[in-house]
Amino acid sequence: MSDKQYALFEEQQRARGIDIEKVKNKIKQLKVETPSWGFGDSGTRFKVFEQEGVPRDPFEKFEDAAQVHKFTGSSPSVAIHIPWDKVDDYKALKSHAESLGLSIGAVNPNVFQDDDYKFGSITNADPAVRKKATDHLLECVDIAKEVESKAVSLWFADGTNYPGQADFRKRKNWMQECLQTMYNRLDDDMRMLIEYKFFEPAFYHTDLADWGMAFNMANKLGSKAEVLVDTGHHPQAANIEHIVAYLLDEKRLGGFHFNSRKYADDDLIVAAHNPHEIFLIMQQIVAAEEDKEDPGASRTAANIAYMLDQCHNIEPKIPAMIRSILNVQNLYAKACLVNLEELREAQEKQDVLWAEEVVREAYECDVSPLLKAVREEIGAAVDPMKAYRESGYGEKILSRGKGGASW
Ligand code: PSV
Ligand code: MN
Repeated sequence: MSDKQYALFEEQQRARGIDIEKVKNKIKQLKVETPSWGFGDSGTRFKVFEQEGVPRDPFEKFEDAAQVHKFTGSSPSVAIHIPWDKVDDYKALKSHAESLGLSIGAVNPNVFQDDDYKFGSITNADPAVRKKATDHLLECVDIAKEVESKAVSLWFADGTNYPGQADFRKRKNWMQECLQTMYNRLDDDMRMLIEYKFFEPAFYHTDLADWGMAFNMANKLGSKAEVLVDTGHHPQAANIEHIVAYLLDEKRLGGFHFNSRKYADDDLIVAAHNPHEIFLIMQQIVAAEEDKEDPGASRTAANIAYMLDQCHNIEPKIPAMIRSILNVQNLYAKACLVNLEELREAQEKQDVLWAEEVVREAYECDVSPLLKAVREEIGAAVDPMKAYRESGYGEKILSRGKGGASW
């Protein structure tokens, strides 16, 4: 990218009333966590295609994640999933992460892959199963404390497949009881992120089906509980940016799992098919970040834990993660270019087309000169995809062979 292209971009943005230095700083501050499980083998219920070079243990997962951070400069933490990332010595995993320039991010309990959880975990009618699940949640809080992670991220496969199968209200109360036990174990500076999903693997009902249920649960538990929005977990017509704005206003938006809902869940690259939707979500976040009249909303927005929740089944995993980070940055950068004062004026005048145009204009800006300048300034690769391709790392790890870790 030539200096000329950047100078032209800056001039155009200044003319639109945008403070480009401020925008650059905002982009530099945006960090997106990668999921350890996204580096392992994964698939659909029809087939897991094993890839050559997949990490064989959690330590190697961190080595691959470090490549994503090395080239993007924007993904310094990695979420772990227990027991997929169970190790004897969590301090050793933490030191290994740190030696690679990473930290351990959200700790994700797994209460969906044990035979005991066939009919649910914290909503199971059997108190012994509920206790087993709760003990695992507590174990994960303790692991988070040990690795100095400040977030435990919760998703439950709990639900039913047939009418009459279980008592909805009893399950709701059991869930609250178990989560309260876990909540009470959190330190004051920790938070629990509650994720919802409206179907799968249960298909008649899920116990945390939507943002409203997660929000209600978070409210009942206390201020350390917040809602996590997984972009793949909504019906096709849901207006996710509205949900995001609502949760920001309620100061309960804790985090994101980015992916694409074309698959309905966690497997496709964020914004691969719906960049406009991710842009509109980011626009709500930027508007809250900049809201001087509601400091609570801007604090909440500044505190969002951005994470990818993607498993790449047919494409190589490391560059797929890099692509995902670039997509998120690209759409956040565009969102930063919305002239918020002009938007407010258009909204006050109730000028529908003007307001829509203000938002559209930012979306249609080419932000590549801006992102290249930011990457240069933070010492990341100017073209991270190309730099990774040319680094030889993808070839080097092939010696690991096939049959690495899988979820
Ligand atoms: C469930 O579909 C989910 O989105 C949760 O976040 C899990 O922890 C993750 O996927 C596992 O792949
Ligand atoms: Mn998720």
